[in-house]
Amino acid sequence: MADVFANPVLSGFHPDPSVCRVGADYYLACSSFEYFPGVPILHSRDLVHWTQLGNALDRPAQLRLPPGTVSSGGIYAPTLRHHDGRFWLITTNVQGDGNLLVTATDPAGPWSDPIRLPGVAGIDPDLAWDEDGNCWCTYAGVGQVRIDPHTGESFGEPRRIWSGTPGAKAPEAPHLYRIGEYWYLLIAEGGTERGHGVSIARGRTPAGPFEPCPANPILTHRGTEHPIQNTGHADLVRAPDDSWWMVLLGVRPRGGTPGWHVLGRETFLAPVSWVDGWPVVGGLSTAPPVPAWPLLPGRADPVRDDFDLSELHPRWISLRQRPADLCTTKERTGWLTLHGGGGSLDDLDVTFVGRRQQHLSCRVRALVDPAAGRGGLAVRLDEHHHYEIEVAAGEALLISRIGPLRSVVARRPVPTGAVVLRIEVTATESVRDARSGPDTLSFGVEEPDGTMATLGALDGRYLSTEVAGGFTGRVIGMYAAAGTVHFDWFDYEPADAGPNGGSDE
Ligand code: 6LW
Repeated sequence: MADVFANPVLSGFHPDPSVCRVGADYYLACSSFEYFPGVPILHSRDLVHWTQLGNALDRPAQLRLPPGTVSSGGIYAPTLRHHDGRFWLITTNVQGDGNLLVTATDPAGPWSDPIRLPGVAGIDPDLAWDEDGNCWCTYAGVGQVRIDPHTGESFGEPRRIWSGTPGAKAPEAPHLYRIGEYWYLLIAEGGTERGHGVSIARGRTPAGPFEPCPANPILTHRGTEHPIQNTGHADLVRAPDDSWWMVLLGVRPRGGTPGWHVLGRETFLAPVSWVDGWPVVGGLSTAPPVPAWPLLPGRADPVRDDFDLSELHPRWISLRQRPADLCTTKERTGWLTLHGGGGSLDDLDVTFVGRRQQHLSCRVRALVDPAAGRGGLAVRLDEHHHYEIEVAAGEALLISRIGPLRSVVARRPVPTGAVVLRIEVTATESVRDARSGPDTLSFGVEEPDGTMATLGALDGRYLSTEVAGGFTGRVIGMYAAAGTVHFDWFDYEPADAGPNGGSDE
């Protein structure tokens, strides 16, 4: 385990984390909603520094997100476990397929085709095996049914096994563990917003009955000044040294009231101790000397994608699907070529390739050749909330879409041929008044001397979850709205080194 660390341990839109350990290696999965490929799989040796291995659902046969899949639809919370020599991942495609289970011997993949689970009725499915080899699937509500994880068959009638704390809403995100003489049932309740919290109960059998912990909620930041809010949806893991840890989701609101979070729900880490057979969760406050708050000075190295490889890095995600004929590095060597379908980022299936914004302040640059097409760089929350700088036929446009309002904020002639587009995201450092937004996004075209000819600077609050709603977070990337657009390279440069020295998936 790392001696000191800062939160989040996995920044950017990585909600609903589920973690398991095999020997000295930790593996984590999180939800991915309308994005394809789905369910990122990450690896760590210390629960603090994570590297993405791949995505569990990276084939259309595994992940069918029909064109009508709304933003924040699709893939909800997963559970990742290791049992009987293989990895098991269960999740919910709320777009019709329902609950599905995939397995792999190598967490980097390939993962199997999905097994459907028609007998599992809710979201947030969990897997736990008892000493007789029975597999218990527990889900939001909190309901439970025994299943055959090889076939998806369920046995007997589903049962409600706990309703959480009386009066608390949305008992969800259940995880069941056999620890010592008890079966522990961990849940989230209060809703995934500011009222979010983690509660636990224990029983003598996997089916209960369960007695609630007298100290519930064992974790919540509701009603506090803590800079990390919405804490909930947790998973427990025991380290090789027998210490216990909890991964959970949280948000980092900034600006004035009500506080605006733009990176989505991120993954945080907290220590856990045991007192009288109940877990006690340590503080999420950052440990010196690496404060996650305020932002660290200096800059981490830019992460450059040159698109020189035949396959894209698993960090790149698209909307619902990624047809090879619309998105390829094989058409122009060393370039990513996108073919647009004559639309815009207002469309559910625009050709888009993006990566999670993982830092509160960052800079993105890309060399773009619009050829005979129309496209550029975008910061997207959903199809109704996005800002983009678009080039076509010798002109650059700054476009803003906020709810029903779409506008061309600015336009500027640019040389024909390839140009470097730039987005600079600057977090609000101090709240001057209650109406301050969380950050400012500047868009421009780079001049030959490297300076930026700015088209405009936009308020980031309109690309926050508090405005747009939903379960995701900002994704910054490249798109083709019409025709063919080529991208030679894409730089993502954190302006803060990130909570743990630039940890980047
Ligand atoms: C997830 C549920 C939740 O399935 O939001 O945070 C849903 N809580 O547990 C989508 O993330």
